Amino acid sequence: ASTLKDAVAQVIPEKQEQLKALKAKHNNSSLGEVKLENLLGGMRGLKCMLWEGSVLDSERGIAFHGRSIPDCEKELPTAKDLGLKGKEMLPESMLWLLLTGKVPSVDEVRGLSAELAEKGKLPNYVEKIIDSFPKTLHPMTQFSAAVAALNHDSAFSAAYNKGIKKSEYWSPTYDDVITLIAKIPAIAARIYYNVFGKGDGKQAIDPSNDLIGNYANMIGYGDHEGMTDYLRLYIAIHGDHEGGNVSAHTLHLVGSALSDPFLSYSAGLAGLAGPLHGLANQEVLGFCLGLQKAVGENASDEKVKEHLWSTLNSGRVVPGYGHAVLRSTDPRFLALSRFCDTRPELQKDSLVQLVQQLARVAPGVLTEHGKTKNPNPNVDSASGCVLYSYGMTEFKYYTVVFGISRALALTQLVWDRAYGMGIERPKSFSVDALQKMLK
Ligand code: AMX
Repeated sequence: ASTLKDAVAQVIPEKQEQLKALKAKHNNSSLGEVKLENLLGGMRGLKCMLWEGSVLDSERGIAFHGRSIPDCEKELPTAKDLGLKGKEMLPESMLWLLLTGKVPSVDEVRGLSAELAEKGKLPNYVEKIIDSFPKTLHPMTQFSAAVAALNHDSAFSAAYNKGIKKSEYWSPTYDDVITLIAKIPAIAARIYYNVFGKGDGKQAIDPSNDLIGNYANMIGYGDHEGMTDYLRLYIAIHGDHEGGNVSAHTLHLVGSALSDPFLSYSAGLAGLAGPLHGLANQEVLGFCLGLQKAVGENASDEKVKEHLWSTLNSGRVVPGYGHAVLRSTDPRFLALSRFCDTRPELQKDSLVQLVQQLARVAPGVLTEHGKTKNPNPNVDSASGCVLYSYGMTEFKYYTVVFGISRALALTQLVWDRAYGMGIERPKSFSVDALQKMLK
């Protein structure tokens, strides 16, 4: 079987040619106008980024190199295909797809898992840094700081300092991305152990296990097939969601200065730690637990509707519903929901039942309320609740799990280097300058 790096080296020239031809023909073609509302509204809707791994369609949701989530569930190698316990697609398979646009063979994924396991141990100085953090320091701060410190051994930085040619930048960037993805489970597990005392804080990595199988083991869920498989699915489908979201955009922006992947991803994690980005799943969980407290477990649809109306009438939003871009049910929610349907222990769980009841009841209430452009569930309406039901009750840690997944967006840095993308430097204006320009 070929290695992932060989496969990437093979596709890069074709894609470079494609981009070259597009540039030659269309460098001056317009992609649309820029309105003041775009500038003031967080650049929403502006077509101004290149992102190779995924494109979001407002009706169909995310597609990875043209493949929808249901396509990926059918085509990408799973835990079962590799002879492991569990059935879900592996994040390694998604990593291969994002980097090459191709579905890997089972052997190729097995080889990639083994390579990640081999590179998974943390250097001693990083262990010491993590162990020195106070338990009260937010897990995301610890995560971001530990990842930044890994740049001590960046292959890209070393090659750059030696004067590597621009056309070769992608290669040490790729090496750093793989090293980083390999070490993330050990970092996340050590933080879990230090802050919450769960798992064993050791880095026992089994070379015949997959990335998330090893992670589950390190956080104390090694024998929990449901949780291990849920984490695989969650991490595979949360990884890449176009380039404009805060964490992905940040890592791409920082990377555009030729900062190495460790520094770029560390900055992306700082963005993910914000309440408007990576924390929504916690809010849904808080809302669901509050709802259960208010109306009791196994409440009727009528009681749940009343609670939703009282939430809306007091001017609050229903968390887990609506989306900035999507106009239908998030296919990531559907994938997690399908997972819940296949696990008897989750079907019996009152919190998971409530998530599914809300998915039946809330769209009608939100439609009648008439404000949101999308009354359907988004990915966050299920993701945190399943972690909770499986016993991971430490809310503050949930964004770390999201962060492990977002490392898949680092694949764009390899494409950025292969395409020779320039440093980002959009034009800005003061209010006075805008006024002059628009008078
Ligand atoms: N409950 C109640 N009202 C809602 C709503 C919801 N779930 N979703 C949107 N609305 C309201 C908005 O507040 C807005 O009201 P306003 O005109 O009084 O300001 C109106 O409907 C129109 O909003 P929109 O164009 O449909 O959505 P948006 O692009 O402005 O915001 C989002 C998108 C996700 C922030 C919003 O739907 C929301 O607040 N949802 C609840 C929180 C949530 O689930 N966040 C996680 C999102 C998923 C993710 O990206 N991780």
